[in-house]
Amino acid sequence: MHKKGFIFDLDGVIVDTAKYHFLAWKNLANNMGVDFTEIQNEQLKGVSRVKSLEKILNWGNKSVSEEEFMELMAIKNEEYLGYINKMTEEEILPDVPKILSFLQEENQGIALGSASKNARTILNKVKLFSVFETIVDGNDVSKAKPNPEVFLIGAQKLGLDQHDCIVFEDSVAGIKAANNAGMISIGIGDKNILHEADYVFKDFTEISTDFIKELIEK
Ligand code: B16
Ligand code: MG
Repeated sequence: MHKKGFIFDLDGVIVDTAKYHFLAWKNLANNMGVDFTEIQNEQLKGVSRVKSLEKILNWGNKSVSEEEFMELMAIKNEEYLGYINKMTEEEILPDVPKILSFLQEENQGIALGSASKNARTILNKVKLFSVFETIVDGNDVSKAKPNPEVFLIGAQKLGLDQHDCIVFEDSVAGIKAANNAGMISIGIGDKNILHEADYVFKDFTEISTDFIKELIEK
């Protein structure tokens, strides 16, 4: 039997939490008199909380003390959690459950590899927590994507060789991380943006179970 590891990013792959990050970052920035657009929010996808705030302060030409920096992150996260706590299964992106169920039926390794420190809370909210054999999130890593650490830990926790793992990612940094880990990278989103991925699909509705089967048997 072939056993492969399928590692899923969270935001932009399983759920669209980017819209909640946007609302919370926008409020924080605007309260400091700094503008924050959806285009800037795009640049924060897959980026850690610390790096996101650094970028926003940079765009607004603001500098703050370390203490204020921590406080700003806490304020943003509190607002973000307010949105997260209202999430339900209905927010799972189309056909994600179809692919997860197929992988379960085929006894494949299923892992989460996300930069978010709120990943466990989100998976609980959308009732997917138990689907994942292992979860690697922002609390477990010290090096952000494009460093492959998050996915390498995922492979290790699944007990699989990194070359037997496949990553689903929506961010350029995440695709680079998967490639750096020696894994098959599958981009979810725009082909022009995610051109470094081995395969790109608009979303999971474009991914067939036959394609997944081919990956398992590769
Ligand atoms: P948190 P992913 C990432 O999730 C988001 O794309 C990114 O916008 C966010 O800043 C990061 O998680 C950290 O999130 O503040 O919840 O720790 O795409 O890696 O699943
Ligand atoms: Mg993502």
